Amino acid sequence: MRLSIVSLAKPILHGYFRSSCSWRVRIAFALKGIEYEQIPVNLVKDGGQQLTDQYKALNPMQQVPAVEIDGITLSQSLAVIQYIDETRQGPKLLPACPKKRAQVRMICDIIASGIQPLQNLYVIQKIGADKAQWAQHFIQRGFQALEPILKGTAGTYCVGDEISMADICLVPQVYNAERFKVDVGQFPTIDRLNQTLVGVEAFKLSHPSCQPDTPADLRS
Ligand code: GSH
Repeated sequence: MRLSIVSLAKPILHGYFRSSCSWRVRIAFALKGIEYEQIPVNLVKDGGQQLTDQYKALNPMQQVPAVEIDGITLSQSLAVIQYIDETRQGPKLLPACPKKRAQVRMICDIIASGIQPLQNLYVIQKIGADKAQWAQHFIQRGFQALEPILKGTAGTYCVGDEISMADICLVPQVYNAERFKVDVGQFPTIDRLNQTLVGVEAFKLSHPSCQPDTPADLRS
């Protein structure tokens, strides 16, 4: 059922090709079959376009993504994904069963609160750590927790046999792990799920290697 608050205007995603949180939103749009516009925010160029006053007005946290949709502006990828899920048709991104729903949220929280924030540019810049070592440490630590949890919840996908918000969080995090040279093979369930999911059309279409702002040398 389409809700009356849904606007006919295409949503606008302010994001960055390599941002894992922007990729989460792109996957959700693709799974739901929603057309959207992308406005690139380069996190590196000019010292970081997320830090401009213009962007700060859109997202006071100075992070991507920010999404303009149905007359409101949302940041926080999980809030965006849940809004899309609650207002758009297409496959449900959170299961109806309360136990499975809680498991999906648990996995998302581990990634979105327990792993991803620690590899953010502004964290690494502030503490002046070796970027790769720092990121590897926290991804490794997070995956050690995630592996036994996923072993218990997974079917074909992270929780049972339906794609959910947990899968949307997992794949971009594995992409980051690989960028930071974490040996994902140590985590057989994470590795198996990721290999299955990267073959799914919505994950392929939204991949960092083929976005409007992907630099030529990283395109495939
Ligand atoms: N909890 C936020 C979400 O889920 O959207 C996190 C957003 C976030 O950390 N975005 C990163 C960012 O914009 C890119 S994935 N970093 C900018 C910086 O570190 O300066």
